[in-house]
Amino acid sequence: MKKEHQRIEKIKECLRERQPEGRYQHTLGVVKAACNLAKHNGVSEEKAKVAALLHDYAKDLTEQELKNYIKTHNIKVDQSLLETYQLLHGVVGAHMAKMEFEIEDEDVLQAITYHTTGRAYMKPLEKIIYLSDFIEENRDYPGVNELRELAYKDLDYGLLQGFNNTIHFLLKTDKVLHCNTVEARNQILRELSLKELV
Ligand code: DGI
Ligand code: FE
Ligand code: FE
Repeated sequence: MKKEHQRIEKIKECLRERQPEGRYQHTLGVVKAACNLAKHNGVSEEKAKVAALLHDYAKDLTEQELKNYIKTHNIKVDQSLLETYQLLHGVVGAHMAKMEFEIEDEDVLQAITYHTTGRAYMKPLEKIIYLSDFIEENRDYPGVNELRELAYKDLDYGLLQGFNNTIHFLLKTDKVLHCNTVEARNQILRELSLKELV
């Protein structure tokens, strides 16, 4: 327990050095939302806290820095991730979490890796981090309160709305849509319709 506390303090110190104030406040907001959602869904709050703290650990690296990191550490990424560098900070952040803070828990590493695109068959912790990123207390956009409510009612309904929001935004702004998000949305829709919930 003491060791875990020390690790959290070390992560926070590094975050304060690495992240501008606004991003650090966002990170703390994600921690709060993720711990609440974890408690609400019977998921480990400890894991939620570590994953939330580190989810944007690599977000402030430049495109070149992200690409250099991937090359140097021989990280396997598909071409479509390289095309859209905004999608690289999850996979790089997870690798840094492992190297710098000895995070070995696969649930935590996957939650960091997939927090931007989502993916089909997400585990509960992945869903929680994905949603917390959208609903943390500093977020303010049309529909955020509805999404907060939905996320607490049912993670999968929240997730579907989160995917829909992202897809809407990307369509409106003519951006390439990563296939993980489409696959994730299709899978959730199938699951919800099997349960006859939609
Ligand atoms: O890191 P945050 O800003 O807290 O949030 P995030 O990790 O969800 O990243 C959001 C950014 O990623 C935002 O600029 C939209 C972009 N994004 C998410 N999914 C896709 C995407 N961009 C493209 N082009 N394609 C996607 O599928
Ligand atoms: Fe992010
Ligand atoms: Fe974030």
